[in-house]
Amino acid sequence: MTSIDPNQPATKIRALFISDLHFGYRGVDTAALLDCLKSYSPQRIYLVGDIIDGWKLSKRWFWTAGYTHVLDALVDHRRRGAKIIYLPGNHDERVRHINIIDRAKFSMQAGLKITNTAIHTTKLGKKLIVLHGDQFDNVLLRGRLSKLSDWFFETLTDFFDFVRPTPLVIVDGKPKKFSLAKALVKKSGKMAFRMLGTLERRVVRLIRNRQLDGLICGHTHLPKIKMLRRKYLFGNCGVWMGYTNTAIIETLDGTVELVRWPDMRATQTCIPASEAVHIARNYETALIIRRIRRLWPSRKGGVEEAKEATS
Ligand SMILES: [Mn+2]
Repeated sequence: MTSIDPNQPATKIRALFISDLHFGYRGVDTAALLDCLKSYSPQRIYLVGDIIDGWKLSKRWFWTAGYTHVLDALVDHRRRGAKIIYLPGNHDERVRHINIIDRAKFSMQAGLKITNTAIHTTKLGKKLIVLHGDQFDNVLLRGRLSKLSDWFFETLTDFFDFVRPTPLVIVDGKPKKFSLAKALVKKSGKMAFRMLGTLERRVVRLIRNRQLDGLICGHTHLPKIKMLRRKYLFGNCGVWMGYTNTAIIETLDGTVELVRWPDMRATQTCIPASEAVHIARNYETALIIRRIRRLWPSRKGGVEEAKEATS
């Protein structure tokens, strides 16, 4: 764990992995996130999914000036030469379904690469697969590994970059999208432990089958760096909700580590979409916000209704 002196110039690093920003959800610590983005000068930035909380945004528009500033900071990094790779998650899964031509056009204009999985090679030559992690949800829900479904998953993801739709669970007789992060908080300790055990076994299998050295994901909101079976690196970026603000970095000498930021949350005021676009410093940021608005058009304005509970 590294502590950061705010007066230091940006530290050069090979890669920065962040996930689960959940823009659209109240409670995102954009101040800490901005501080983190300004503290580093990465060659590559991996946005490891659930960057936009489309589930929330499609119900009600919620945006703060901080979100726009974070996007601006990312665009600044890109303009300085950083490569930005965006791996959508289940909360921003609509990005996965943007058709191929539109995706290519948008990627070029916004200056980011959109893909479901990526391979990051560290300075030491280790190959790490990077993906959001909801790809494992079906297995976790079933609780058991089936060889056939594993083969199916691997074939589909390898050849078609395919991602299964978010699994549904029945709550009060109605189908609801399954959220692993929520389930892990709600389930009893033993149950959560078992689910995480299943996840790790599944991760080992994926790494081994593809002859890689590790995997970096997000999704569970539980920050982690550990070695599985003493040889496979498993990293989880965590979440930016104040109480835990974490990211994974690869330093210039090839060390992969977890970094943590203090809680810097301030009062959050919802601003209308027009203002969100207007305050953007970079035209790419404005373009991205307009795209977000098109992907998740909410009927409710949100400004007057900003008191919504964060359930
Ligand atoms: Mn997720």
